[in-house]
Amino acid sequence: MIWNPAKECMSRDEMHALQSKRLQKLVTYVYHNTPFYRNKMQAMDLSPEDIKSIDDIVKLPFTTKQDLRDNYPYGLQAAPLSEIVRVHASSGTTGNPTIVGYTRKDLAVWSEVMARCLTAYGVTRDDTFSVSYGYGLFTGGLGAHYGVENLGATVIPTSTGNTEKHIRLIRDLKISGIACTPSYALYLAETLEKMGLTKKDIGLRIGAFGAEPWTENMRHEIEERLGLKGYNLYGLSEIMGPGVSYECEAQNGGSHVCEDHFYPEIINPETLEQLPCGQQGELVFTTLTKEGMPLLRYRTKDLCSLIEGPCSCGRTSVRMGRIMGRSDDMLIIRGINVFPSQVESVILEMKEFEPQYMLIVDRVNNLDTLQVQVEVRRDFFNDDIGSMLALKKKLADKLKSVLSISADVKLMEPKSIERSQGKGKHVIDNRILK
Ligand code: DLL
Repeated sequence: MIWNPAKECMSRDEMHALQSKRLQKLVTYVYHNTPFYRNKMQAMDLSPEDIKSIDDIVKLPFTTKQDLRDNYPYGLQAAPLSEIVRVHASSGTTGNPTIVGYTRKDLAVWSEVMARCLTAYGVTRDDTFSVSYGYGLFTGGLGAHYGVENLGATVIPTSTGNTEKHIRLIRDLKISGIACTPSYALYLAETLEKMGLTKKDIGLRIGAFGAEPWTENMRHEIEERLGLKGYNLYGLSEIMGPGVSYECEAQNGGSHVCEDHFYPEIINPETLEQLPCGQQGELVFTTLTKEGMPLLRYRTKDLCSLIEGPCSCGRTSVRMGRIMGRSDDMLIIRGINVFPSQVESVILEMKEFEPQYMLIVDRVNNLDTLQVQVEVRRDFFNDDIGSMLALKKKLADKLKSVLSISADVKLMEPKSIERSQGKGKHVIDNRILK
């Protein structure tokens, strides 16, 4: 089934014409409503009339996460607050999160693209679907939720946590589909087994997995242990949230991009030149129809390639390959964005510690773990277990409030962490994506 054949199966010429028309409209809109873009375009001696087709996109300026932070909170918002009906936020490095405002029309587009994804996975009105992404400022929960409702399936807003209760609900309410991170899916499988149940006791058939990198091996393991078919779901808050691209039932190497709304490009992150289809580089998106916070050429930092050509499912849209990594140092731990610099800023604020630390990321029992090793200053380091435990807890609490996930703090003796001659290495990521 295809949710919106008129858009998902357009001929390439029709898509080119639609994207060109929408880009022209967008550029005029941001020029008149976002001083940030007007200033950038004026500095480049560029006016909206210079953009005649989607191919002219290369003339336009890029946007980065730093631009969003520098213009915190609403600097890149094009619509007035009176038109904004919802706000989401994504975690930031040293303080400012990225704020994204949505107009009523933006939310309609979002639930439309999410309905396209779910339909591509095979979800129908007869399904009961559990949304186990976090509800709140994170876009995962509410983004998927409204897509399920739009499609007409029954949504169970389970969010995260209380996994045993969740499994009982899956069994008792005959939940057939689930949206969550791949690591949570594995944790769910483990809990199921711990409860003495098997995949035969539940009736899951479809999983919508994303928000963090995952591999084919992980897919096989999840499918095997939960008895469902797992599909990739990609998105990012700055562009919309989940629903930017999705795998179809053909699963032939990529995820269909909703390119009538989000125009993808791949660039060389060093030279910023656009790269042809098939080459790996940094993924860049332009929001062709967004009203709240439209973005021109937003650099996602995600590394992947684009795939053109017909798909056996009948959709004609460009597909994006798996995300192979990120061009910056952002870690995704249990689906939450964590920057080493956030940890650094907490440590540097506390007089008890040397600015020497290491983040050890691992995957234990299919769940991501974060250990923060930090050197205690000599004058604070002692044999009194009580005071050392209190110090450990103090740091753990501060990290939790900044990172929104718990970290295991390991206090290290002075001078025990290896010094670096060149660039400091602060992360050891032992997660081997099998
Ligand atoms: O993670 C939105 C989302 C929610 C997507 C639920 C899918 C499902 P952010 O928190 O802004 O938004 O994080 C966006 O997560 O730039 C990628 O690096 C990574 N990411 C998201 N989906 C995938 C995926 C949401 N399917 C960042 N595969 C992105 C690999 C993904 N990485």
